[in-house]
Parts: sequence; structure tokens; C-alpha cells
Amino acid sequence: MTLSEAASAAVSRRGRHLAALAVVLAAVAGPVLPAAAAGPAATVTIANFTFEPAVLDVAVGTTVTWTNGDDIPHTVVETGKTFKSKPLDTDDSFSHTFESAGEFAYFCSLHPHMTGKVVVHAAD
Ligand SMILES: [Cu+2]
Repeated sequence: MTLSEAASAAVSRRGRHLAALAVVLAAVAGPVLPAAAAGPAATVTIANFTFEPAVLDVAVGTTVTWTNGDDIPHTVVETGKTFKSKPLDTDDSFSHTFESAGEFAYFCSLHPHMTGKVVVHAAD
């Protein structure tokens, strides 16, 4: 086996893993750009297996940041999959900018009994 054959065999073995990593990186990189834009912001704290506040009311264009205060991982997954975080370790955060009005129910995919909602209304 030549060096390049060995390398391509290694790449093919790692292909699935790299593809999964790319998805995770895309999910992480995606929300970073809108979060950098100046605009209204709001925060949700995750603590004791609870999203606080459980219902958050914001104007269109608001960037919401969830921060995990628990010592175990949690995720933030919108029920319609319009946004989805990677597992957040302690003090990790995830941001999403809401560009349209509506109600966005979400949950933790690791603990599906953990639920919350963001109510987005038209900017006045
Ligand atoms: Cu959780």
C-alpha cells in the first residue's frame, strides 16, 4: 500500500466521523454571524433542568442566547428544527436570531421533559 493509498483508506474510515464533525461545526458557526450583529438581545439560563424564563417574549430581530448553568450537558432544539444546538457543557452558550414572528417551542433533546418557548412579535 502506498502512502497515498493508506491516507485515502484512513480518510474513508474517518469519513463518517468527519461528516458528523462538519455538521456540528456548521451548526456552531451558523448562529455566530447574526449574533455578532448589533441588535436586541435576550438570554435564557438553563439551571436545575429548567429553562428560565420558560416563556420568553421578544421582538423580531432579537438574538436569544441560552447558557447552561448546570453541571451536565443540555441542548436547545426547536420542535420544528428551525434551530438546534450542539450539547452545551457547563457555561457553554448557544445563540439564535429570530427573524420572523411566531411561537417557537423548544426542548432539550437529552431531557425531553425540559421545554421552553420563545414568542416573537413584530418589532414596533
Ligand atoms: Cu437537558
